[in-house]
Amino acid sequence: MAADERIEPRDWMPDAYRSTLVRQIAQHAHSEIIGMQPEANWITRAPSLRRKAILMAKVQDEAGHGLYLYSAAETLGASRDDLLDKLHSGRQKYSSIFNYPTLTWADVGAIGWLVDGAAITNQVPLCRCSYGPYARAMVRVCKEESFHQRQGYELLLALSRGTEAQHAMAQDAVDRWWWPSLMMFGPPDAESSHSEQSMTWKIKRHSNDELRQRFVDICVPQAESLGLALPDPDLKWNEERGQHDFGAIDWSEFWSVLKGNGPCNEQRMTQRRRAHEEGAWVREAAAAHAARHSERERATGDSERAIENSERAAEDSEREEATA
Ligand code: FAQ
Repeated sequence: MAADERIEPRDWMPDAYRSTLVRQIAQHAHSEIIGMQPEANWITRAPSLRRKAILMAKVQDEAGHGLYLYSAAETLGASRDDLLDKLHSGRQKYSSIFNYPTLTWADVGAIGWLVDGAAITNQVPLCRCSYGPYARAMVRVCKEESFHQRQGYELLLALSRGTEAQHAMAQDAVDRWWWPSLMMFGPPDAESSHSEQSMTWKIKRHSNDELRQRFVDICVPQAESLGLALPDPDLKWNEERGQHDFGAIDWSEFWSVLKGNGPCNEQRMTQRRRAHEEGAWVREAAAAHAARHSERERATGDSERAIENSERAAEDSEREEATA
């Protein structure tokens, strides 16, 4: 780690390093798949075919991110079934942000701009995480998140420049998503139980507060270009720090959402458990297909090897005869 080399699955690692990674990667994976729900809510009501196609692709990407991340956790010896079981029984978390409702079409834009924007700010440094499979998964995830962020920005821009009602809808969405997006970065550094150890292990490269500040500084000029206001009267440029000052975050809301009392916690978990149960036949069919496929491959491999062996034997005896 001191040499900044990557740790790979077969390398020795302390148990606590492994369990910290499984905790963070699993939480991240759960967030990706639960995060499909708020936006999927608008697929059937997208205002045009173009918007519907874009939104479907985006929601599908999030499922893909879940897959990369569950696979990364598996390289640490975790079982996917066990991780899902922990999610469904409330023993593992997913991001607080996905416990808020998507009330209007503009929320799809606000999620893309702010939630995916916050996700990128947090995940770009994770591309340099000390654990190889997680870092490599993040490279692809970030490329896709960058597209998501742009589609959200473009959607909000169209609404902001639209009718008065559309502009108001965009502003209302930003008003509701701004503060929960700042909470995505986790508790303040002083209350972050894992940051110090995770930074020593180079799992996290920056603290929660550092990344939150970076995100605010990125968003301010973008909000200006969008023609939308950020709902914080204390937000202002601090010449001395070279960063923006911003208002106090309501951490009691954050901890309450984590305890299960957010506006949509129950709905998200019910839907997730139902999707899992209803998808059981797909998993069974996929497993049966994979088993048949590998059996066929083995059989083909066996017969190919048998042909190769007999060809080699024939060549050997020809050579022997020639020598004789
Ligand atoms: N929500 O000591 P720390 C996405 C928990 S992006 C819920 O600071 P840590 C893309 C934390 O687990 C969203 N819980 O923890 C998308 C710990 O509890 P524990 C997902 C939170 O791990 C976009 C306790 O508080 N991104 O899905 C949250 O060092 C649009 C103390 O906190 C990632 O997961 C929270 N916001 O730092 C998808 C990124 N924050 O485990 C669909 C990877 C903290 O002891 C649509 N993760 N907690 O019971 C990370 O970078 C870190 O895990 C942090 C938290 C920064 C989230």
